[in-house]
Amino acid sequence: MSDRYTPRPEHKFTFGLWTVGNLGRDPFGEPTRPPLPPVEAVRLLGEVGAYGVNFHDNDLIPIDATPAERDQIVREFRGALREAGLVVPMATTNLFSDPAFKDGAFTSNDPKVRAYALQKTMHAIDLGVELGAETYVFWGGREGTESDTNKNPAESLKRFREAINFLCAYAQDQGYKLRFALEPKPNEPRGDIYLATVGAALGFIATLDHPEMVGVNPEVAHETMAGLNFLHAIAQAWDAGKLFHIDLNDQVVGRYDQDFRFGAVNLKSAFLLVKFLEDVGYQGMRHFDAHAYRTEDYAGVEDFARGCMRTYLILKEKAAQWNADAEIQALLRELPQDDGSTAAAFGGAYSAEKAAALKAASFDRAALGARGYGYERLDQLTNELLLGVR
Ligand code: DIG
Ligand code: MN
Ligand code: MN
Repeated sequence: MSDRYTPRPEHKFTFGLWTVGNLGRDPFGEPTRPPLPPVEAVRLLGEVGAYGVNFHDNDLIPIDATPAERDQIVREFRGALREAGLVVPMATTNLFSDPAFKDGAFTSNDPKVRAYALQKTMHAIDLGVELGAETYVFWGGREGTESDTNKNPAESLKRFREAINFLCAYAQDQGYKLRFALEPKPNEPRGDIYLATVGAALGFIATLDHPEMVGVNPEVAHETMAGLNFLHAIAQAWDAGKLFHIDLNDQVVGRYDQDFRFGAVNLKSAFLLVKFLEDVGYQGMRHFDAHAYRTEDYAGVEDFARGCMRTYLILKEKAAQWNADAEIQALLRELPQDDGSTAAAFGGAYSAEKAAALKAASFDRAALGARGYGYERLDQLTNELLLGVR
């Protein structure tokens, strides 16, 4: 069934191998789905209309594969990509599954683990670039603590910075056209994870040797887990020119990382996010870092993948409708507008004259406090548009 919500390559919808390949394992239950080999995942994503596929090194290459096995897997994977017409926009490293990383990777107290994490990441960067990736994500799933008695957090950040600086220099030394994207998360699997939010990551990037190479890969579920407004986080990343990638999914506040299908929980937040991305002209990937319910078989996994993309396209259409809605736009025009009087006097660059004029200005505080802003009507019209009655 093809309609105007059928995904096309220009929509840049991508999924990780680990998303459609999620086996349904959770802390209290075994897998409910059989393994999905990477070439099968690529075929599935091609069938549902995705643009690209991403991977952790070990989603594709087993951690103990020989070089010959690695090359064979890469050859087969390339063939599947060609047949399905998919590309690899992003790659990342699994620095969280192997027990070696149980105390962290770049921030482990064991210097040999930190060195091994760098080695593993360099090989994973080589693999990602070999398959076409231009964005490299760092999700520090194990970079944290259960108790801060065993590690000085400032020392941990220093170790993290040394690792990222080293890897930026490595990528430059190799001549790779690559941008790094840090992915924040507040907790899980560690009790607390360093660089817990987009804001923390943006502050950290400013301390790096090559900050121009490094941005963020915010995930809906991760800021939401922390009870934060994801749209505000995205807006700050965008304002800083650091929205290099995005992980779309959905999440109930205050729960474990649910990685639900995009729009599965809070359609209004998803609508405002899509509207922002489309209004500002975000040109990056729309990556769904999510997975199907544990209850599903692979037909259900296809429903999940299609649902992520269809919801994005439906909300994109709703955003265009909101931008064209005469009553909504009239309400926006009734909001306090700058008639130029204040801008001329106080806007733009500071001057002593402007400061003096502003200090001397008189404001009718009562009138400022008395006016209504019309937000209830605006929000109700938005709801009615989303509910399909306008
Ligand atoms: C989890 O949210 C993380 C890992 O799946 C991966 O490292 C990253 C890439 O999107 N997201
Ligand atoms: Mn997640
Ligand atoms: Mn993610």
